[in-house]
Amino acid sequence: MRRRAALAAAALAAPLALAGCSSSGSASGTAQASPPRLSVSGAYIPLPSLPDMAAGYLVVRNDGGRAATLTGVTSPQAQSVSMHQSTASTMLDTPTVQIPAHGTVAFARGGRHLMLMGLSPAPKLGARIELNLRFDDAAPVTVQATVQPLTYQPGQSS
Ligand SMILES: [Cu+2]
Repeated sequence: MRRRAALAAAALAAPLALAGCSSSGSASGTAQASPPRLSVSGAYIPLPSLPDMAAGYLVVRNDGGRAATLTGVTSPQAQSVSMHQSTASTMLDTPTVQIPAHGTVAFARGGRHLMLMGLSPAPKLGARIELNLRFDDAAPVTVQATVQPLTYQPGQSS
């Protein structure tokens, strides 16, 4: 009687284990999770009202199975680039930004943004500004941000 119960339990457990395995696929096992795979898209800079200071927006995507940390952004055309988070009343400096596994982080109007200071030459409509994104556990990514009109909304041209 007791043995039969154990067999029944084993029979029940086996398909559950298989189901758990197939539904999580390759993504769940921490030991074998794939390294971060980062890409950046939609980088743009609204034409700034000040000649040497601008906001920058882009989307960072991680197709890897492990999170990555964005540790900083630089540009050969700016003295400094900081990562900011807008709140209702102010902007907070965020020295690092976590990019989750199989996830995206958007720097977009009203939220996260890049703050470019000391731009030289002053940005003109259609110009491209190089941005270098550094990560603590993945190769750096370089993108060209296009200077767009103030009314530009991302997603129109992709
Ligand atoms: Cu800011």
